[in-house]
Amino acid sequence: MITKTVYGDPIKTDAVTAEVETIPETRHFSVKRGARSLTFTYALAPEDTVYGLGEAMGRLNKRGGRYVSFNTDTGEHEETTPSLYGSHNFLVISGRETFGAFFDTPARTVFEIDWKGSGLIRVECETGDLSLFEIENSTAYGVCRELLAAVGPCYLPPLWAFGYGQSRFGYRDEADFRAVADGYQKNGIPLDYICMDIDYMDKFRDFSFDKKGFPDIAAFSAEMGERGIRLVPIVDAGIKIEPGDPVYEEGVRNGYFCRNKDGGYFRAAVWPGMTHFPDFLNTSAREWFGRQYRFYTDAGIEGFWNDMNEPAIFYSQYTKGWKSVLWQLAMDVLFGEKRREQKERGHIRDLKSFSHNMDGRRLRHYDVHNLFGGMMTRATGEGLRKLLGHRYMLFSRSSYIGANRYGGVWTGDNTSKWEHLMLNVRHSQELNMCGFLYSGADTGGFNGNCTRELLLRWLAFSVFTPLMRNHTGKLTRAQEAYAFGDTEAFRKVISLRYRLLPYIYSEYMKAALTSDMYIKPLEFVYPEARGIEDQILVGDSLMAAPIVQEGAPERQVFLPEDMTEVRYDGNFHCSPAPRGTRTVHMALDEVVFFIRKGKLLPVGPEIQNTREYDPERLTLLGDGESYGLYTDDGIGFDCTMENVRTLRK
Ligand code: MIG
Repeated sequence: MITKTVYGDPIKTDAVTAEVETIPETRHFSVKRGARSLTFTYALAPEDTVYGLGEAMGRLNKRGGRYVSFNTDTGEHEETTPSLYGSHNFLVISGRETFGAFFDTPARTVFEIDWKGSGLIRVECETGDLSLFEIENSTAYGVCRELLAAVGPCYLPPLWAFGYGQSRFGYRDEADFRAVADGYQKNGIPLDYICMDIDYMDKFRDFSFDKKGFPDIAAFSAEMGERGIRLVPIVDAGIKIEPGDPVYEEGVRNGYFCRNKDGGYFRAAVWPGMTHFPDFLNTSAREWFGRQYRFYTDAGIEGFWNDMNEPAIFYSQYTKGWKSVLWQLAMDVLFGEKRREQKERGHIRDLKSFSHNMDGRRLRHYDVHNLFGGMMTRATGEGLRKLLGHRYMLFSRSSYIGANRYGGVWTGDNTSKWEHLMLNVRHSQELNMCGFLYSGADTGGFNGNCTRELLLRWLAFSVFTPLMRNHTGKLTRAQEAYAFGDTEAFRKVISLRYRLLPYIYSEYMKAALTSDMYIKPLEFVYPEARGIEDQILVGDSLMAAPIVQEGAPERQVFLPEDMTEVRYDGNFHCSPAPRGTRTVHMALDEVVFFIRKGKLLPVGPEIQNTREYDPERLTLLGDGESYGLYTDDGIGFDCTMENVRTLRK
């Protein structure tokens, strides 16, 4: 059961789409009013587990942490970083009482969860205008499913978005993209798409191609298309101030940009230099922005990633020009932490200085900050739906609950280190809890130099995440699967993704269509697995147990019941795995996973591309009796549970 309690004058976030009964007072929290803020408190029992918060640092059990919902471009995040790119104000308390709470406010919100051993959950909502949704259910899993049902149907990607993709900040021109396609295809490693980072643009302008690098983008996209490879360009939030540019001119003429206190348009420097921010909270501006994607769809492009939409700001009209940026960099190096705090404050000044016109209601950006990226996803999703009339690929860096109806997310600039592989394992579970089924991290890591071992282990995990994309930064070593010498191991691991495609696609679509999670913590189904964060359930049949430690040839795996162990080394080898804890050895070119008792897993033959996927050529692994296979044409909107047919062993 889900109910809502209203405080002050909440912003219409459109996160929850279901009709929900309103009750006068919260059932679980005590509420204290501050000058502007509202603080909610709940006394935890010692045995309580607290899940949630989507894209946040910390353990799966959020106890002991302090987290701040305030979407931030956190270039290099570490264990104690309070804010990441997305804000997902959803908690699940499981223990003495089991319930969920979604604090639906786009304003800065601080979560202290048994912080410094207080024994309390303390949630401070900065504006005091919010809807608090509370969910009663007997299990944590049940609570999440109710939230997913309330926020509405999850984004449905096309089949090809479940393929493997390559990306790099630095690919410049057609030759670079051809080289990547060649690198994969020569080595027999499957590939479905290559992401285009900002260097494809002319002067970093959205909706433009650098003419030198891409003289005829429609022809180039067709050429790649023939090879089975899609182009997936990045789109940044800011529109370059460029008189004469039709997108800029139209935005200015119609008032589609965020405004300053003096009524002019706010100016912030990002990659293109000075830009204006589209007012994604405004319906007309959203529709206008969505229409611009026609520039790409006309060239046969159907997949996108939206970046810099926290929004990220390098400097603003208030915090001066390049010189000051260089100076600031020098100061960062000299004064470290202290300097960082000052910069934070400068940044906050920017975010307080511009406003939105939310369909007639003037709102200070700072107070609705966390909604900006999610509304960009919505603008793009709604636009593409109209332009294409079929499914599109879309994932965003910044997000808010509800944006999962329009697209997925990737988790931003991680680092090529083992802790961030584990962070990816955790985020895959936590993002699913709040509805972002289509998600993934930069496989191999964005910052820093990846090693052969780390990339292989990371790929061996990413085969299970719906978004499986290798991406890295500009100055890092080459990170493509063919860039580490002997490619055979990479070919094997990435091929597994394609052999699992019948299962992954089917499980994703069924989960999305029934408000279920695609990836969930093991303990959501097996309470005796409490505290195990590095083994996850992927769909209904499969348990993954990735190696996330450097140099580890094996790991301990806990089996809450008898399962089937599947060792993939280019072929599937099944053996019974009895209940209990076992040591599982995994060579670098192998992936070991498990099939739950009484379940089946459909796998296909080796293929090089999702367009070769043939649901008639399947083998069923496991000891179950039947499996409900979801299939469709992979692209249209005709997606219902009627597309599920029962396969029997
Ligand atoms: O300021 O477009 O997270 O994936 O490669 C950095 C360049 C901007 C940040 C994204 C990253 C992307 C990069 N972008």
